Amino acid sequence: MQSTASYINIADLKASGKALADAHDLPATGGGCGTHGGEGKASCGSSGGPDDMPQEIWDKVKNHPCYSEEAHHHYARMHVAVAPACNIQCNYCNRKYDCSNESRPGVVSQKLTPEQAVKKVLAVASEIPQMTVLGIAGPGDSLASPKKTFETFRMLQEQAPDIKLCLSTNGLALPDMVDEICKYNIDHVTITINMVDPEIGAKIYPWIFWDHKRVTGVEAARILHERQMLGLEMLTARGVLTKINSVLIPGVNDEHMIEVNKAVKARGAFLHNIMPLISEPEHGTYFGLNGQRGPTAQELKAVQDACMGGANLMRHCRQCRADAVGLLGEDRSSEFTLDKIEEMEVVYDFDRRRSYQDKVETERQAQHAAKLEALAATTGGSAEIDDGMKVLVAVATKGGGRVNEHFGHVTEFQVFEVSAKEALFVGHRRVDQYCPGGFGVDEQLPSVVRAINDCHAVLVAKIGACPRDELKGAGIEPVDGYVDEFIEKAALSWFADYRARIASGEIAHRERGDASIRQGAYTAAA
Ligand code: CLF
Ligand code: SF4
Repeated sequence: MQSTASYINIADLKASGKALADAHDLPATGGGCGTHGGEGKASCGSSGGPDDMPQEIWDKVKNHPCYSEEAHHHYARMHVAVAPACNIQCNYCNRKYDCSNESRPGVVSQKLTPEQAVKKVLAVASEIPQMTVLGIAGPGDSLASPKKTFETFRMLQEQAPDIKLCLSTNGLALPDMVDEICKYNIDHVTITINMVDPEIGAKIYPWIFWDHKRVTGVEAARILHERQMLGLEMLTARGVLTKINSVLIPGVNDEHMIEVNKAVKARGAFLHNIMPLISEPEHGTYFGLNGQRGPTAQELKAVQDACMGGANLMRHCRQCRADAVGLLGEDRSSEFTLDKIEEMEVVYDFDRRRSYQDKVETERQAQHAAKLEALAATTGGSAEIDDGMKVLVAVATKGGGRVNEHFGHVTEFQVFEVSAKEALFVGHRRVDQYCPGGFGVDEQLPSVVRAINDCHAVLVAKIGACPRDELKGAGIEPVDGYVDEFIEKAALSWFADYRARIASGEIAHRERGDASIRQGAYTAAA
C-alpha cells in the first residue's frame, strides 16, 4: 500500500462540490453550508442556530456538544465503556485497544458493568454540571452488546432523566434495535458509514459476523451497506437525529465521500462528520501495518468543502476515547476511575444542575449575540473589496470564543477560514505543548509549524521571541494584537489589515502549503 502518494485532487474535489450542490439544487458557493447556504440563513449544520431548524430539533441539539458547534464550547459529554464486543472488523481498528473510530487507539479502557457505568455517570454529573450527554461508543460496537448498552441507558434514564442519551454503531445490528432505541428515548444515534459501494467496502472491512457465521469480501460489505442504509431510514422515520461518521482513507474512499454524503442526506441524516484516518504502525491495525496513511489537513478540508451543499457537516469532532469525560478536546476520565468514584460523595442534584446550565446558557447566548454584533460591525463596509480571497488563520483560545491563550500553552489550535465577509470555523489542529513546564521546548516548534502550515497567521494572547521567529521564518504571521477579542472579530480585523498591507505594497500575498494532522493518542496532560 502507498504511504506517501497524494490521492486527493483538491481542484477536482472542488469541482465535484459544485456538482454536488447542483445535484441538491443548492447554491454552489464554495461555502454551501456556510453563510450562503440554507436559504440565506447565517449558518447551518453543526454551526446552526435556532433560526436554522425547527424548534423541536433545536431543543434536541442546543446543548449536545457534538450536534452543535457552538454548544461544544460550553457543554460536556461523557462515554462509558460498557460494550467491548464487535460484530465486524474494520481495517483501521485493532480491538486490543479502544475503537479507533470513536476513540483513540492505544489507550485501554476500564471496561464497566452497567451498574458501574451508571454510578460513574452520576458521579460525573454531580462534579461537572454542564455534562449533558451520555454516549456509548464502544470500545467495540454499542449494538453488538445490546443488553449492556440498553441496561445502562434504562437505569440512567430512571435516575437522571435530564441527561441526553447518545449511541454510536457500525450499523450492522441497527435495524433490529430501532424499537429499543426509541423505547429508551435515545434521541441521537451515530452510524459509521465509510462507503455506499461494496467494492470499496471490501477494502475497508475484511469480514462481518452475520447470521451466525463470518462473511468476507464484497458480500460482507454489501450486507453491511444494506443494513446501514435500512437502519438510517428507520431512524429518520422515527424522528431520531442521526449523525454519520465517515473515516477518510486516502486512495480508498476519498473520492467516494461525495457519494456517501449524498446517500446519507437522501435518507435524512442530520449531520455528516468526515474524520481523518488514524493510522500508525504502532497501533497494530491492518492499515497501520501496511503503510496506509491518513489524509493531510488540506486533503481532509478539500473533501469536506466538496461535500458542502449536501448533508450538513460537523467539523469539530475530536475523535474521542470510548471512556472520554469532559468538554470535547479535553479528557477528564482519569479523575473518574472506579476507585476514585468509590471515595466520592455523589449527590445528583437535578435543581443544581439545571441552575448551573441556565447560567451556561445565558453566557452562551451573550457570547452568540456579541459574536453576531462583531461580525455585522466588521463586515459592514468590506463587501466592495471581496474578490474571493480566503485564508486560514490559527487561533489560540482557552474558551469563551476569544483569543485568550498563550502560544506556549496551546494543545489545540482552532482554525478559521477568513474572507472579507466571514470567519468560519473549519477545524482544529492538535499540537504538542510548546511550554509544558513553563519553559519553551524549541524542538517542538517544527511540529507546531507543520500542524498549521496552511495558515497565514496565528492569533495568540502572547508569544515569545523564539516561536515568533520560527513562525515568521515559515511564512506564518504571529499576531498578538487582539487579546481577549472575540475570535471572529479578531480574524476579520486582521484580514482587513492584511488586505490593506497588500494593497499598499507593504507585503505580497502568497498561497500557503499543506499541513499535517497529528497522529497518535491524545493524552489529557498534552
Ligand atoms: Fe459520544 Fe459520539 Fe454521542 Fe458525541 S462523541 S457517542 S455523538 S456524545 Fe463527538 Fe467524540 Fe467526535 Fe463522536 S467528538 S468522536 S462525534
Ligand atoms: Fe473497531 Fe469500531 Fe470497526 Fe468494530 S466498528 S472493528 S470496534 S472501529
